[in-house]
Amino acid sequence: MSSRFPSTFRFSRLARAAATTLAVALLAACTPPEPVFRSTDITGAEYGKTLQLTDHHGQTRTLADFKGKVVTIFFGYTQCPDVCPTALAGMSEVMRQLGPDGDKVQVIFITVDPERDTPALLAEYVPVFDKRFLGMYGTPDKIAEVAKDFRVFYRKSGDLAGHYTIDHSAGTYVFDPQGRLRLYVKHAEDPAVIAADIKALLAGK
Ligand SMILES: [Cu+2]
Repeated sequence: MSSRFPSTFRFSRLARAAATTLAVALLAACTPPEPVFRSTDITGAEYGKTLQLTDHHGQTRTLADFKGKVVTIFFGYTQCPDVCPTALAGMSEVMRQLGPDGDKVQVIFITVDPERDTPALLAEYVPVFDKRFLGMYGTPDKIAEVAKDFRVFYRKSGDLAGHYTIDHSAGTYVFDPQGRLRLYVKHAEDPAVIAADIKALLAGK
């Protein structure tokens, strides 16, 4: 057969060689691009869907209230000696780096110490880092429910007549302006990294 169709045979070999060259070129073009986010992309996560708490002004809040803004959520407590102040100071630096874009970001601090963190205490503590930040509280049951939904762990340690600390998860969750949970930021992340990721979300990434 092939001897009767030598030109076709030659053509098909040429075509195959061309196809191979094309495939190699396409492979080169398909080298994974730089990831858009430096934080952990958790888009599509099946948790962190519900939040109904009271902010430090006494207003009931849900995630839907912040549509159109990037929302960051951190769980902690005002008497925390190090982790929480570090996280909040980091977020205030993020806001400084964002400049005017900071107005499109809502930083939320949810107390895991509802027995000691009164609304008044949260109202005093949280805005120190940035007056736009919101502290949130609820009953111990409500906080436990929200923390569970966000897969956040917390536990009292050294419970002596109120003199206790609380071990707690220290990552930050980030929602995009459409209210979808998108990123998990590890504790003590570089504020420049967080600011860049927030900018990407604000740009519709
Ligand atoms: Cu803490």
